[in-house]
Amino acid sequence: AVTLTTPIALIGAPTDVGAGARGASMGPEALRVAGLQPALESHGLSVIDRGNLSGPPNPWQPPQGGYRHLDEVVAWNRAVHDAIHAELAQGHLPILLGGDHCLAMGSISAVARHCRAVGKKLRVLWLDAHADFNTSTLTPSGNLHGMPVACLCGFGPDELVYLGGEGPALRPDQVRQIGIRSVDPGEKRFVHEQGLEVYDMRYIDEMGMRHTMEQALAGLDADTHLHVSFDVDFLDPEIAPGVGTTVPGGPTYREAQLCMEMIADTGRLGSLDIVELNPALDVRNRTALLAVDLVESLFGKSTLMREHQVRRR
Ligand code: 4U7
Ligand code: MN
Ligand code: MN
Ligand code: MN
Repeated sequence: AVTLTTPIALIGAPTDVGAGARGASMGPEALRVAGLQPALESHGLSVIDRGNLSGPPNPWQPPQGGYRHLDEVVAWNRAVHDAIHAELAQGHLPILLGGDHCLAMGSISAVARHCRAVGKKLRVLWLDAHADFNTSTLTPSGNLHGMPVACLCGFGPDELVYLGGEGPALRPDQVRQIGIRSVDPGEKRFVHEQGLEVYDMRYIDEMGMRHTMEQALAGLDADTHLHVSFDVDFLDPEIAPGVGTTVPGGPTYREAQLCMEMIADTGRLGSLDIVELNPALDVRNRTALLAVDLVESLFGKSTLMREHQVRRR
């Protein structure tokens, strides 16, 4: 659980090797320029910036055997895994600054390994326009940022499935996907077959963000570590243009804030990815500034004091 005494560690992973567009490699610096550290500190949190990890450059090659840049993706994810695991072992709350979403394989495999070691349950909230559940045979692109959930659940190449040692990092029933509105045809069948719990945009439209988050957060207890994987393309492109894979019809500013506020209220947040921000496609860093604003809500920024809020139920 987040308390004002849990130090937060920022870890940059400046790469776009898993993506279909260049530019997410500039994400970590854009988030720093947008003031992520001082924003969190303004709420009394203690924040350490570990700087950036390093890894191979983006060779910009076509897919081989269904994957683009598999070796490079493995190298970056090993670095991410080790860095995130080291922070968790010290009792810190790591925030991965991506980078593209393939890096969630490194971060979440580290979180799963840590949870196994300390006997905690793990719940992953996947905030994204996409399900990221492709495999080498289903993918239309070969881009590994479209495959992290599948790899984490055991469907992928051994080098990625076994990043954290032992078996796959996750069972599909540990994942809740929110904001989904673009799933490829083969991926759609596989999501259904594996029984992923997906709160797509139609569900949010019909039921509202409040009910959606109540469902997605149901069953968390004091022994649960909550990991949030925040793909910035979750947000509607009208408010968040700085991503490589925009899909119209995403959550509004207020829906996204409510999503973050309700996660904060659980007190269970243990780790976070902020990925897929692409400053090359942004307008005066506004998507980075919005991401920082939302992350403040995720860490408990609220309009009023909790005890002053009108009771909601
Ligand atoms: B992201 C895609 F085909 N599904 O696999 C694919 F539409 O991390 C996009 O969610 C994946 O941004 C998007 O290439 C990955 C495509
Ligand atoms: Mn994604
Ligand atoms: Mn996405
Ligand atoms: Mn993307």
